[in-house]
Amino acid sequence: MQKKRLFIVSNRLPITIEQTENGVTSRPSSGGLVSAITGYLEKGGSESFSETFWAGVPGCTEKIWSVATGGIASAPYSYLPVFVNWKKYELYYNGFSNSVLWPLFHYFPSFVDYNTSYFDAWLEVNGIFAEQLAAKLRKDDIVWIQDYHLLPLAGLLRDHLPGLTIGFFLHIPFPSYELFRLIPKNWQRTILSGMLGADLVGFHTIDYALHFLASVEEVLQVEHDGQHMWWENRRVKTDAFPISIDFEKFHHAFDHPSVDEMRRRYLELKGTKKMIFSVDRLDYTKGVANRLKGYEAFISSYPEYRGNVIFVLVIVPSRDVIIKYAERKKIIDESVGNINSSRGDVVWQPIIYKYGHLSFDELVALYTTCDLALITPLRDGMNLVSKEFVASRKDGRGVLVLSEVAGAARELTEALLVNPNDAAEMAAAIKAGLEMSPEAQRERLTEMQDRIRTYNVYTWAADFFRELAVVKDAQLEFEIKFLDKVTKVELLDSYSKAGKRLLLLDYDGTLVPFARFPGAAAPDAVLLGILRALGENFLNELYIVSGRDSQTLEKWFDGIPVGLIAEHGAKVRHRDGDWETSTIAPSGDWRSKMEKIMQEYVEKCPHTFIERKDFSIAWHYRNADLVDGAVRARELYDDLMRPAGQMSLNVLNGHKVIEVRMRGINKGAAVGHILGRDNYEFVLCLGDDQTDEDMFKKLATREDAFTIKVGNEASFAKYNLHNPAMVQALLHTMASYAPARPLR
Ligand code: GDG
Repeated sequence: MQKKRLFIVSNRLPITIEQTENGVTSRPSSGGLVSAITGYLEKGGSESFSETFWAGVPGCTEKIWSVATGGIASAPYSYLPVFVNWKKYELYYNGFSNSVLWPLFHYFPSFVDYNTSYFDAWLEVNGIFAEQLAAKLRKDDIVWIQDYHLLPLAGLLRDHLPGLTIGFFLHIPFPSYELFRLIPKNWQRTILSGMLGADLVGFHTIDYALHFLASVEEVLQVEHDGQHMWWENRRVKTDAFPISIDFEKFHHAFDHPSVDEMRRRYLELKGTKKMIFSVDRLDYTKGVANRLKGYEAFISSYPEYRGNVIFVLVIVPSRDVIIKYAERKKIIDESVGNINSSRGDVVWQPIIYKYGHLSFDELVALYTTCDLALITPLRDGMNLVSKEFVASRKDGRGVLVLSEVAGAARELTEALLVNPNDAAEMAAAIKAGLEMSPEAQRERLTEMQDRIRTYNVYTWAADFFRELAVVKDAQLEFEIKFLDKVTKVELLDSYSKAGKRLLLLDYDGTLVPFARFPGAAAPDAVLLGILRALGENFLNELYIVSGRDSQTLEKWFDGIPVGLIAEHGAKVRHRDGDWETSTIAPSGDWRSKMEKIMQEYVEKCPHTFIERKDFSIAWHYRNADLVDGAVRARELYDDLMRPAGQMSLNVLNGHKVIEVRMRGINKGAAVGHILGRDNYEFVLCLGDDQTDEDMFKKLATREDAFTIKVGNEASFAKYNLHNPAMVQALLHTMASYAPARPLR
């Protein structure tokens, strides 16, 4: 298979360029995302692509960039700088990205700054990314977009190059719909439709994926099956890909001579005291103030630890131009000062506080010196610090106390999980952790290490790409299924050449779109004209195969030369005959029992109603709220299954309808009966919902049959057509074909 080009796109390029007195210097940037992707590419991932590029803002001017590029160290990708006006970038980055999306998606709605100019600049910068990238991209390239800064980019790129393969990954949580709905509706729509421009939308956990799907359903009124949805004729998939770390790098770092030397020094300084450690970027989501409350509660609740424990707290500067971040720094400074002055004394300082960067060796030395890592974010997409701590404990010692609302808590289940707002619980967990036996520490760490070792940073990216390829292949398969021009010509050709032809047409959703109420879907003159012309053609045998009752069909198609199949096959009337009724008779009081259950749901779920027919009874929820209707439909389906089973009834989950009918009656059986009446040389069968699948299955073995599903879902039918308008157009063309010779 031909290799494709890969384009990684993130807000910043993974390189830091600085102008110093000695000229322009450059060094690769570090951080979770950069090491994840670089690690994957360096460990053989690049082999899967013909070329790899990384696009993003370089953080310097075009002039400095051109000077710097000469001396840039080699990386497993070529850099594609996206240049953005500095003022615009500020509004896009510190404005919309970090003062709207970041607080909202981390459940801090009161921190959101609803500033329209932020949104406008954000969209504009995404547009600049799209244009600069589109100039380089070819339609068969793969693009992988990273994170919340670039939420609309997939949609914008798709406008430029509809066939692109695009993956999107969100590194922060996707919030519940109740939070998401707080921002203006046009922002909601821009974000969601932008993300759906991707073929695969990845999150750290299934919860985030489900939140996203719920918002898509509410805001865009698009249905999903728990993972997939249809958007602009593409099947988009969501899934969870928990990001990880380079396990071996952290694990082996334990033995680096410089790490070892530092650790010895720290151990000496710590003496017999227990040591707690944490490191975070300065951010209100990291829960540092709450952590300090938990630590204070620990010292006051367990006085035996006074003088016998120290907490090494490292905060790494970040985004401090944003007011909320500067405020946070002040809160932490004050809180540390208060605890040290009120709880400590001249010989004991409860907290050692550093505001600044650590080198990699320092970081690992601290991970491996401490007795307990205290990681308590109020929300965190994943949290790599917790995984790094676990990986670096090659000695099998140390305890992890982790917030249960960090994405990592889903995988690191052997940690002591705490609610970050519960100071008493945190205090108790710290005590339990510091007193945990060495055997228990080793056991828990080993379990977690095995998991991170197996699902590491390499598997994270490799999994994403594998899934993206599968999604794209599936899309192509579906694309082929749409009745294209070539197949349409083929269909018309066999139709025109055939002697006897059988046309089996479902009604609602196939010949006409759904109406709010069943009675409102009567055929208009145009449709009747098409059906009459087809029916009058002496080579054609035409049947309307419907779930509707016989009276309605008789009334609507009065005088049209078609056969009618009512109630999914319970009643049949051939073109020139009378109604024949199924011999399968309903038993006893089935109707009243089923109706009673359905009636409860009519009351529970507004805008739903019951349709009563001779052989079946149906609960329609097409007018109900999308989410409410789907939930109630699942519930009703379950409620009906048991009593229906006892009465030889089938429960059908149709298109916005739950229907109970006699077992043994279905459109497939009815079609089987009709096929036996003549030798048809051409069969066309059209239907849109689950009940039509029985017909498609029945015809699956006939190679000459053209089975067509109306709508975008997978089906036993050979082809798909988008909607009833396209069906009518096809039938109209067929109707215009004059018969070659009269039948004798
Ligand atoms: C976002 C999401 C998600 C930190 N200080 C120093 C240092 N670090 C390194 C850590 C770790 C990384 O930075 C921090 O990663 P986190 O995952 O903990 O947090 P965010 O920066 O908020 O990252 C997060 C992540 O994206 C990936 O998807 O997990 O939820 O918020 O690797 O080691 N490294 C060194 N010195 C420091 O002082 N050397």
